[in-house]
Amino acid sequence: MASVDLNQRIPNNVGLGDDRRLRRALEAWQPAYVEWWKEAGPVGLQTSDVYLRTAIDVDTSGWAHYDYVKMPDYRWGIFLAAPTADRVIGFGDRAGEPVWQEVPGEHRGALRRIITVQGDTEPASVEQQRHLGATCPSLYDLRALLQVNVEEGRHLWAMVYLLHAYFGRDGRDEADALLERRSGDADRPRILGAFNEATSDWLAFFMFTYFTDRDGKFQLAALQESGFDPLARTCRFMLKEESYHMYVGESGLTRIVQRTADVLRESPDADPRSLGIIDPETFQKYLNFHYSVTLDLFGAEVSTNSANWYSMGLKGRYREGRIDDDHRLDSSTYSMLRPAEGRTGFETEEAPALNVLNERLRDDFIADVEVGVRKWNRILREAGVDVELRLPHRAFNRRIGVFRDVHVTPEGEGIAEEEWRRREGEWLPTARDRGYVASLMPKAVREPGRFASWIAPPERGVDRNPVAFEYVRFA
Ligand code: BYC
Ligand code: FE
Ligand code: FE
Repeated sequence: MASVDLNQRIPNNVGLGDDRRLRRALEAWQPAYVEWWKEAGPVGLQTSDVYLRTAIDVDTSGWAHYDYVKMPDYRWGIFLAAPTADRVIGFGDRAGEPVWQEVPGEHRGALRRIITVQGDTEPASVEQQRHLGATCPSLYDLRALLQVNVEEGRHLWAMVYLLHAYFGRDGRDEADALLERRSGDADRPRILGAFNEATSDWLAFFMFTYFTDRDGKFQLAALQESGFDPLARTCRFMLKEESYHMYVGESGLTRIVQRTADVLRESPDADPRSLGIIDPETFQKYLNFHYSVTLDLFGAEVSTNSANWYSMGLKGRYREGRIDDDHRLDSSTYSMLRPAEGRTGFETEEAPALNVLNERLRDDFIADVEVGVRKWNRILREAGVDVELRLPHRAFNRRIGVFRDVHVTPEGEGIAEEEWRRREGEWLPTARDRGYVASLMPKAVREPGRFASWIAPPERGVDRNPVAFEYVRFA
């Protein structure tokens, strides 16, 4: 593997210095990217100095290097994890054959589609979060937001590299289009549903990084199994960054719950909304929303796309190598829930395993998110707060797949559409709920070490600095 070349305009470990055509193409895309960043990225912070981590190498010592940087000058690089010697395709019809270093002609369209969809989510999330700097609960949290944003920008670079390096003219066109779509735009929206929703406040941001970035974790983990080795290696490195994004979500929500629990312990009989905290009901409603919208991101339960991609060796299962089966799935089954015939209740179906890979990945995701909910309930219980947070039923509020036409309560009880319309606001954030959350965050908290009323401080700062460090210097 080429070593990391930091002297290039585009830091990289893919040997760009020796590939003039590719380097030229990426250097031509770079100004458009920076334009996009300035136009659609974090508002009002482009000239501030932010204490950011920059990847400068892919091994354990080198990839987390911290310093103050103005975001438009961030060194977005192209990094692939080290190759695995003699790697073979781990699943599908070609299992056991050597992995591909070039795109097989017959898989070109499918791979381009997967990479484009993955790439599209990265800038979308930056666009969704662009106004949050104006209401940050602390400098520590503002830094975390901007760190996530620049790394999502790097993830876009990762996909654009693949498009430019392996897909010729079509790839370059897709790379251009990635900078032209905009989250929530009526004419040119981002590709997947959740990436067109607004992330308008910090509770939504922490929910997004907890749930939606975790879709990223599972999708990248499935792509890390790919027989197309450059994609696998790119995703392997992206997953390191992804774990920080989920940490931001997990620790942010934990600090919110902690603050709520501490305040309610002192004032158990007060109206929680008079106490300057996020009340448990509002937390639950946001959770219901972000969880259900993220479940949709896994695609339909029964999917020929995912079956084909598996058989082709392009997209595997979560931790494919640890699963003890034939890795071909032409005769096994997997159980999935679906609405019962006649529309009341649910039934379990033993479906051909190959057809329900999206559902399987969704199940892996659900098991992962349950961990946080248990932790938050423990915090509430220890403070004597008598509420239990819950993940809603998987059929709740779905737009994609077999549950899209049914209406169910968070407990999974089927209800008529009319009742859903009447009661939706009991379960999902209303304009009033969002207004309340926004009222807690009237403006940015910018003094080092100070935190908004609705969130507990973290236990420690970043890169061995104190919590009260000046993580952002405004200019
Ligand atoms: N919204 O068989 P189906 C991340 C489309 S997050 C709108 O159901 P399939 C990140 C689908 O495209 C990870 N459309 O699904 C997180 C298809 O359209 P075509 C992102 C949707 O194809 C936070 C049709 O419906 N990465 O990295 O098996 C911050 C029927 O498809 C939706 C990936 O998703 C939806 N929710 O699977 C930053 C990995 N769901 O092709 C970043 C790459 C489905 O008929 N993508 N559709 O026109 C994939 O693997 C698949 O495209 C999906 C869908 C899993 C998304
Ligand atoms: Fe990402
Ligand atoms: Fe992420």
